[in-house]
Formats: sequence, structure tokens, C-alpha cells
Amino acid sequence: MLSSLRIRSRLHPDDLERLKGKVLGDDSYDVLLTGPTRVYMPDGRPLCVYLPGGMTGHVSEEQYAVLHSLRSDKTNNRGPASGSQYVRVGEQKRSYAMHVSSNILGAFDPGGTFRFCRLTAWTGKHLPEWELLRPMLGRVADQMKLHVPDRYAAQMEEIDKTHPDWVVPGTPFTTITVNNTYPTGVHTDKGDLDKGFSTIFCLRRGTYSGGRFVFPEFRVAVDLQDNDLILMDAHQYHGNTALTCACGVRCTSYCDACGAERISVVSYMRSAMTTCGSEPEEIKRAVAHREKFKGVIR
Ligand SMILES: O=C(O)CCC(=O)C(=O)O
Repeated sequence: MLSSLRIRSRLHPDDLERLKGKVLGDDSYDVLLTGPTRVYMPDGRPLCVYLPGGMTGHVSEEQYAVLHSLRSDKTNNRGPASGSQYVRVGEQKRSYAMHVSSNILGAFDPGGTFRFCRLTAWTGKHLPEWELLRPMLGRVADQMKLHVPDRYAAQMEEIDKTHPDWVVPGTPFTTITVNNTYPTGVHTDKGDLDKGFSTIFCLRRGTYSGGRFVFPEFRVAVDLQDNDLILMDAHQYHGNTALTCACGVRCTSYCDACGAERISVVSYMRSAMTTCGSEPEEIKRAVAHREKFKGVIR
């Protein structure tokens, strides 16, 4: 049975502005969700639906092993979500993005030097593992359909316009982000469907404290346990509190010493995927792009 909560107040925009990119503390929330809850924003729109144990029995040891294997792939392209701070160098404000374990699986739309739609590098190299992961994403989709049917329908409307080469079959998702044991700085997600909804489920191993998922604007948090699922509006600012593992140290990656691990799996739709052709068409586009810039890009 889901409880219902409507938030009455929000943080002043100036205070929210100061939090962007920051790793939060426990002073950033007043309400900690502990049971199945549906939370509404002051204007009545849904903020999140928290489903404790929502993935229990739907993530196998083989699927966990694939997600765990991603921990050593680090990236510095998460911007403020990496918890990096802006620093002033002379007149300039620069951000030094930290390397964090965050991998993108599935499909991605054109951007930067990639002028074509594609499966991400990991996905292309690990197709059997990618296929192994798909059934658990089906469970996330079923929960989304059950608990936020209007957002699910809106997302499926766009999925129906997307070439099936880029869709996780039977789901409203094109793309998955897998994070391993770092606190995201306060951020909003970019490029995912406005009218849709995002989803995060958590897998935990070993012992750690912190890593609580917070909506600082609404001062609401949840301490996602193993197999917990949250359906959420990722266009609202969110981030995590710092993590401390059983060794007693702050951890920003999987702890080899004590095995503390917090994996978060974020499933969503990239809105621009509706503009993509089929995979063979996009490969042609990639080859044409490479030909055009021969000698300029490699
Ligand atoms: O790990 C989490 O709880 C949050 C993940 C997240 O916000 C993101 O990957 O954008």
C-alpha cells in the first residue's frame, strides 16, 4: 500500500543555486521516506514513487556480475553530477570534473564529435551481456506502467516513433546509466524525455552509510536499499549524500578493502532518439561523416 505525501514548500531559488554540483549532507533533507510512498510537488505534479524491494527477485547473480564488472570504467563526462566543484582560476570559473564510475549502456543520440545515433561503446562490445541485462529492465518498465501510467503512456508514445534498433524491447527505455559507489552532486538530468519519467534501482553489497538520494529543493530523501526502486522526475534537482564504508573512510568508488558497493541503475528515454534512422542507416551516416573529415578526425 503506497502512502501519499504532498510537499508544501520548496527551497528558495538562491539557496538551491548554491547547492548545484555539491555533494549533500544529512542537513539537506527533513523527510526521509522509509516505506512505499508517492510524493507530489507543491503544484501537484508527481515528484517520485518510492518502491522498497521493487526489484527483489528480478536481478539475478549473473546480471549483478555484469553490472559489477563495469566498476573500473571511469569517466569525467558527468559534469556536476560527478560532485565536482567549480573553482576560480584568475578571472575564470572552471569545473574540474572528477573521474567516477558511470557507464552508459544502450543507445545514444548525436552529440559532440558523434554526428550519428549509435549503441554506446560498452554495448557494442558486450552484446551478450547487454541482452542478459534486458529482462530486469522489463521489470522496471512494468512498475512504471503500474505506478505512473500517464508518464509511461507519454513515454511509449515517443518510443513508438523511435526505430526499434534503439529501444530496449518491451520497455519505454533507450538508455541506461550505471553508477558505482560515488555520490552524485546536485544536478538535473539532461536529454531525457520531459513528459516521461526516470527510474533508479539500487544494488548494495558490503556495509556503508550515506549515499542517500535527495531532492534538495523539496528536502525529501530516501536511503535506497538493495533492490529498491524509485520512479522519479529527473528534471528536479537531485543528488546523493557522501558515502562512508566499513573501513571508516569516505568512498567515491567501490571499496576493494571491505567490498562496500552501491550500484545505481538509471533507466530512461533520450528524447532525440526519435530522430534516428535504423542502425544500418546510422552506420552509413557515420561512415559518410568520417569520409568528409578524413585527415581531420580519426
Ligand atoms: O545514484 C543515484 O542515486 C543517483 C544517480 C543519478 O542521479 C544519475 O546518474 O544521474
